Amino acid sequence: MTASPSSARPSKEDKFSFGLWTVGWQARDPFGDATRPALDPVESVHRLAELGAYGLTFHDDDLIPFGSDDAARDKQIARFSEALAETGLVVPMVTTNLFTHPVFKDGAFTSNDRDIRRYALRKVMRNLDLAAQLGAETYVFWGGREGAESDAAKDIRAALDRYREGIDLLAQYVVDRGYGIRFAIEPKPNEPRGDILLPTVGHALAFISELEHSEMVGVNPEVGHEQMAGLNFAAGIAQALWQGKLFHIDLNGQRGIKFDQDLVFGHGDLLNAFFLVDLLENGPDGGPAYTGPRHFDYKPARTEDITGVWASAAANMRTYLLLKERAAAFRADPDVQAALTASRVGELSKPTLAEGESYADLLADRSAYEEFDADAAGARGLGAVHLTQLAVEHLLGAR
Ligand SMILES: [Mn+2]
Repeated sequence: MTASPSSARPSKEDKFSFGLWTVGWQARDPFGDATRPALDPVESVHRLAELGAYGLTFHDDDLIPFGSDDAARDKQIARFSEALAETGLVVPMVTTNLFTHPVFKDGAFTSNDRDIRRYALRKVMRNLDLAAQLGAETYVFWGGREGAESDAAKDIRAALDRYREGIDLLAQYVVDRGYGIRFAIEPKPNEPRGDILLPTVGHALAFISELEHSEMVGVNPEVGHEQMAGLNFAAGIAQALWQGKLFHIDLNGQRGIKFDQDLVFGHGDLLNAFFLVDLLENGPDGGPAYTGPRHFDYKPARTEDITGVWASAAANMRTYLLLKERAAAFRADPDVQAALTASRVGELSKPTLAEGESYADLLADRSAYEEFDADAAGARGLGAVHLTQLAVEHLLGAR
């Protein structure tokens, strides 16, 4: 059986969303100038709606240029809202730019300078009002400047105190205002800072457990950010799901431990992307493990013109849908089911002790130790390579 070319086309039901800063990136990098003209957010709304997206997200400064006066701000919000109403696009997530302006060069919530910390909190509160006005359900915190290049110039424990103080204050603000918004922290190991606080999903989850309103704070993991640290993204997402903390997700591509590439989803570690989509769509029980937006946080390559920008946006969604199709075929294949059984994958869901069994019962069970044949058990093969090859063959359309 060979898969035929897929006719999969994105629709609003797929819940694909894009950051304004993704398609709108003018491709300025540390070594070169912009290669593309600025894009009007209103045009992005229309083009992404035509391509089949359901949502748009933004940093405050993506929509309203930093330093705009109130009249210009109101006018831009009105134009944007009108485009949303015309297209039916929603704004599921909003975030704050706390990294571009020089004022944030040593951080926002964790700047050594207290005045800057107070300014950062005000900038977020102002944008939280807009997020609530636009119906956003998630507010992301990516602390790109919350870090250091110098171990001497940053007291990490004090910085974490201030980070917690900032998130606690903002959570209280959301509660008091009655906004239906949850927070999602986005980890990243480095870039732009030499080292960033909360560098991985695990660090962020541990930090969240220390927060006053920890129940309303989860994570927004990004494919490339974990892979920059050599970590397995699908495994990190599984832990976030296990802890009930996958509030949002940033999909893109990354090829190994290097600078943040922000490639199209699937254009990096395709096999891990396959297992990620399988996890999100088919969960442990055959149903979706995550029902939130499938948000693309990528950058159209600097080599592309505006035609290439829209082609890359479409590529993200098409790749996701293709992987979803392949994952469904993988799950439906009787050979895969047999291989899963042979590898005892399902057996891991069975508790190690029987219901009501105590450690005293375990101690009394001679078959568990005294009569257990460790050599025989150690000789059994797992069959993991065969199982993985079946996945690869489905991914390649060979089954
Ligand atoms: Mn991101």
